[in-house]
Amino acid sequence: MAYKYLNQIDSPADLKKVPRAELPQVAAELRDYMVGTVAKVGGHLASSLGAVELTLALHYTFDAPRDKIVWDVGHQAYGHKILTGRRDRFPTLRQYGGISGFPVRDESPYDAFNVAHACTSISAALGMCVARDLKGEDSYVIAVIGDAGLTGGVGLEGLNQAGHLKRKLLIILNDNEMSISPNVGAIAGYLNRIVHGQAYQRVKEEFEQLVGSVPRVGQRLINLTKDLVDTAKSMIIPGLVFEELGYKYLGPINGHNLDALLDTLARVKDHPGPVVLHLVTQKGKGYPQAEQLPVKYHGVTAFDVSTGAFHKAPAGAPSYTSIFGKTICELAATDPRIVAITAAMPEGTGLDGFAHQFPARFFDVGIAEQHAVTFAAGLACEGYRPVAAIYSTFLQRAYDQVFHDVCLMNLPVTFALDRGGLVGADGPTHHGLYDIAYLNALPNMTVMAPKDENELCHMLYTAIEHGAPIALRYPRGNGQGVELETPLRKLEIGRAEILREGRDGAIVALGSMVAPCLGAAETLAAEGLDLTVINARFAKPLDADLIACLAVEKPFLVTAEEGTLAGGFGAQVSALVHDRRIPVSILHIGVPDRIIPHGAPQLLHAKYGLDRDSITERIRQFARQPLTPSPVAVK
Ligand SMILES: Cc1ncc(C[n+]2csc(CCOP(=O)(O)OP(=O)(O)O)c2C)c(N)n1
Repeated sequence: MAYKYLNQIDSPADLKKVPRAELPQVAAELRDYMVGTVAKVGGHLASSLGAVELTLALHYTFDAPRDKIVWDVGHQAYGHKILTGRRDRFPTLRQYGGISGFPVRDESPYDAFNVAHACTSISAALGMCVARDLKGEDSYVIAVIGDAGLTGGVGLEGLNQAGHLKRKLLIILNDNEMSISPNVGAIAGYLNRIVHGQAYQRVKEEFEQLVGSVPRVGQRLINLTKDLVDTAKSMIIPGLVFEELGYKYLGPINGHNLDALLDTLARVKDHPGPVVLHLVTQKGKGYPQAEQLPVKYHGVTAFDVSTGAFHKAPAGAPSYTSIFGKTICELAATDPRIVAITAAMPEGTGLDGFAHQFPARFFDVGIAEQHAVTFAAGLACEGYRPVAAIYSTFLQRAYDQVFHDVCLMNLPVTFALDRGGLVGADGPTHHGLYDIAYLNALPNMTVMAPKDENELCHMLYTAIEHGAPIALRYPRGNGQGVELETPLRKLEIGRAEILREGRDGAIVALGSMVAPCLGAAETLAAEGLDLTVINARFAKPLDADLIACLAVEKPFLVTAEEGTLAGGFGAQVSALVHDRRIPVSILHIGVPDRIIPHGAPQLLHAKYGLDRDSITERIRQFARQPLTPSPVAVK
């Protein structure tokens, strides 16, 4: 790359050396570098493109890392990364050993707070403000939050306390009217009216000029227009709600106009209390394809810069997500009790088809997982069979609601947990590794994991028919390419499936681990190690009698799960055989109790011993060891 300015910028101090009039050139270079790099390695593109001028203005005005810039989600922070010493590492984005797709404190002192789950920036920034004040220091704290960040409870909780505490805090509301999909909800409507109220004002002025030039009729029309505007005025005073909550509100201003941004930041930075600066930006700004299709270019795989066409992955089996989306539509066509709920992920969860087919029974609640669960509970109280489709990692936010509002009342809510397991490039914040452990702990909960997409369909049907809290977790990515059976049947709760019988040991595998374990068993059989393979189907309740039987009969057991070993499926199996006083050696295959980094899924599976080859080798080694009646330490 041969950029006039970007090549010289290794820190915000270097940026400040660029003449203000040249900042649009830096913006153009940033966009070019971002698009060119993300086109090669993939990543979150549209949000970062929309935040380029904001990023430049913040680093030009403030003095990071002394001043703290707290991003929300952090998927819009690529420009921030490039300007804060990570320009040359940017091509390693989201790859194993490379820089993260999100701000990470360990990666840079400029990353004030680790983010990726949405709506946290105001709370974290407010904590930093209070710490600053307690220490008697004098620095600025800036929280950047998207319009969708205000659909989430925690975003509003932060806004509530910050308005009350009155600390010097700048909240930048980056309003592009988009979540991943178009933003939803009453607050989005309010922001929209603020923004478009102003547009209305401008149109009115132009209209007055135009009709004023028409002799005689003109003045009467102008008077009529004035009356209309006066009536509408109370509804369009910008930011009234924020002012009422204790903020100084500024805006809406064009978030791509660097002069306006810099002048406004200079004006508000020393305001002694909390400020909301409302920017209007365009998601995908500067790359026409992303401007036109912001949903598609929110998160992308590699693509061709000139055409915007994505490099085609080799045709594979349909994804678990798409099979889920198709099956819930089929079930809903004959079962009017089914209601589908997403927390701001209609496409990601595969519910977009349902939304079109059954608009009255589809709800996008915004980035509000807690509300989604309690909302589902309310529906379940009234005889409906809600399906809350939430990524495994995001359901973590609603743990209390799952217990208090669903399990305690034993309500028939289905949790469809996509991205259960390692997700790859999004990394530690997004790996769905804890659901088995955290759901197993809850009374009345049933936890299932399908071995393939066909079983996913039967499990979804089973879940809806079950009549009590039930979760089905399935992995990111393609299914196994198996045929989908009809009609769907109800699986017996807590009953595992025997896939292969062997005398030398038994593997009890859950969900996505069934296929690689079967593969490992085949390889080992050829070497003379003959293993039983069980598809556990249920992490809770376990097929206790079958597992106990195997523990008695076989020389050793292997458990396999794509989830944390701490309190996970294997731990339940160990507890079971221990309770029944069965002395058996157990090898636990799963994810160790530590932070798992980002990287290509295949690589992570190999690194953590979850692919066929690693499983084969681990069992081979284990089988060679003298058998001891105690669990063996995991790698
Ligand atoms: C708790 C949680 N739920 C869901 C998501 C998935 N998600 C990632 S970005 C995003 C939309 C963010 O929109 P906004 O905050 O307005 O920022 P923009 O991308 O528009 O700049 C969502 C829903 C998430 N990151 N965190």
